[in-house]
Amino acid sequence: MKFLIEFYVISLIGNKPLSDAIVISLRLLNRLTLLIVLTKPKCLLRSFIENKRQRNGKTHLMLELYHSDISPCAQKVRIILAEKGLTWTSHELDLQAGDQFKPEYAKLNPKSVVPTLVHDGEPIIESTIIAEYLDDVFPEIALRPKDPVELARMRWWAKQLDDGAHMSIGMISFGTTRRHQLKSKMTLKELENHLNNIPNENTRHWQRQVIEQGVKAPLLSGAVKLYFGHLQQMNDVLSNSTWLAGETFSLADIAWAPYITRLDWLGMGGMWTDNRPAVANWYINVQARDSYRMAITDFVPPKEITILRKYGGLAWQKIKAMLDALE
Ligand SMILES: N[C@@H](CCC(=O)N[C@@H](CS)C(=O)NCC(=O)O)C(=O)O
Repeated sequence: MKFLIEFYVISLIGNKPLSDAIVISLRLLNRLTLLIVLTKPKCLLRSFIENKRQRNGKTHLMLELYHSDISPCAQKVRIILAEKGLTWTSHELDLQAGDQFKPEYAKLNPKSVVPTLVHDGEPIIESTIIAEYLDDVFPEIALRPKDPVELARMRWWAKQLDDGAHMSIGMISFGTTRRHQLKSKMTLKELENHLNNIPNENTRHWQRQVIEQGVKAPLLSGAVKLYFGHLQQMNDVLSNSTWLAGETFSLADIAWAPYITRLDWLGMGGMWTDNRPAVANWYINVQARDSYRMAITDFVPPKEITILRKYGGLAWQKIKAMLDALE
């Protein structure tokens, strides 16, 4: 009976070197087997997962996403999951209530930001990294171009978000809308505590400035200028190709879709509708995809968009004046 149980354990484990060791030890000395089992719990767990994965005939056990409905970098990951037809478990965080600062979440994501993907218990952070990770692990529906030049273009567009465009959309959103939302929900002291919880000093600094000064904040005009440049460049590229990296819809388009959406929801679509027709056309094509509907349209409560439109609309004339000065 004891042998039978141990053989079952071995078949469950299915990890070659370890199972070999167990088989050998089982043949030699029964007690030693138990010792190996007790001293290698992590290895055993991994083997068990691998074994279960094979037996289920599935490529993954569990995908979990820590995210928020309105966050552009979380929307990016949701679009990828939808494009690839993957099922996932949702853990939604309320960023205004400070869920991202809870110690248990900070253990997963030390920057206290969304998104975090957890795949079979392994946390993966940074949306650009998550994007490539998902394409590596689930390559059946590929979202990266095969051609090395197009791949480099795709990565260039993704990098622009990490190099400043992501922070800049934060400045525009916080400086027009989020400042009103936070101030209406918190006392000044609570707001100060909220800001002090942000682990990154730079993020704390820009959030404080745009929350305090709104559209007058010096950082905000820099953010508008950055978008002016990127939109111009997008228009040039999209005048010659259907998608940002070439003729294939890729992670570049997915990465930028939520950011253009955010400007649209802030009532700032005039940034491209007036004089950047290739961007306007690209945006229509992106919105027509099922993945966009699943990850964004169906996901974000209309009341969130109403708030963005309300406060963004109030700031639009000032933002437009900044843009006109750049034309
Ligand atoms: N570079 C990170 C940026 C993550 C980030 O800034 N996430 C925002 C939402 S898009 C966030 O969680 N902000 C916290 C807050 O709003 O307080 C990524 O791409 O994953």
